[in-house]
Amino acid sequence: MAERGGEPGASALLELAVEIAEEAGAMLLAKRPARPEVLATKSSPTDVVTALDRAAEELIRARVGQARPYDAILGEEGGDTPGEGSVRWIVDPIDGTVNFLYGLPDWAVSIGVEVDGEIVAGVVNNVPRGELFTAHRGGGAWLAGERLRCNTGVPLDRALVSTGFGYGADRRRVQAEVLAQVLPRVRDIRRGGSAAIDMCAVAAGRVDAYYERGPNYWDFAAAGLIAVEAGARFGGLHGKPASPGLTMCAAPGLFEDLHDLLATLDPERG
Ligand code: LIP
Repeated sequence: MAERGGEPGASALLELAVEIAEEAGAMLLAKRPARPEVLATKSSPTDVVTALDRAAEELIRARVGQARPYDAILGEEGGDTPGEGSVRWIVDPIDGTVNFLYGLPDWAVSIGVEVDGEIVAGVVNNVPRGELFTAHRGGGAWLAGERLRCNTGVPLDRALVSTGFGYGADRRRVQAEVLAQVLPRVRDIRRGGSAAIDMCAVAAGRVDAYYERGPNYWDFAAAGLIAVEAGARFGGLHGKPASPGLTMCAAPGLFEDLHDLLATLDPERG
């Protein structure tokens, strides 16, 4: 029953988000051709959009509209659609689009749900691996019925750190300069190609920390909640919230150590 902006419960919103993310994932898996066609590019010739990015977002928008017609939606492909009331859906139909294009096994349908501007529910559906990460505020982070906890007590020089890179040459040059200073200070680096999956990896203890300059709100809306509900800190530099300026997450302690290193490197200059 759709109420006009009524205060829905976070777990009910999560249930709907999971249902929709699973349907979108199943469609993508069924319809992905051997070599998806690039339909368009965005910020650079390597920042690609496929027909299935758009089709998945259209499916998600349609399902949200059927279930909750008064809600707002912000999607990577379709932009910001205003609604009435307190709920807004934050959608990345395929996070890790280049991985999807090449057939690499880390791309995800990411859906976060805001109430009054705060993310209260999130699902990251890593479709090729069949891994559905979920969280609702205060309800913990979950994968396959197991509660997720991030790694704690990891010093910076023993930390496995994931990161990513933008699509523009100038920004990538600066990101390489920052990486050159980070790499000798940590255990090792991983570059998976999906911010949402990288942050779920922090939540699951598969990496110890994540940082990146560039991810958009739809890349981190759901996964940031999942990381926080798994005990991680999530934010940007100098107390700022996560943003395309810089997004990072790690357990308390390691978050501050990594933050203090990054702060000396001015990662937002590029
Ligand atoms: C991706 C991000 C990833 C970043 C990639 C790309 P997309 O989002 O999730 O962290 O390193 O360059 O931006 O474009 O696949 O939705």
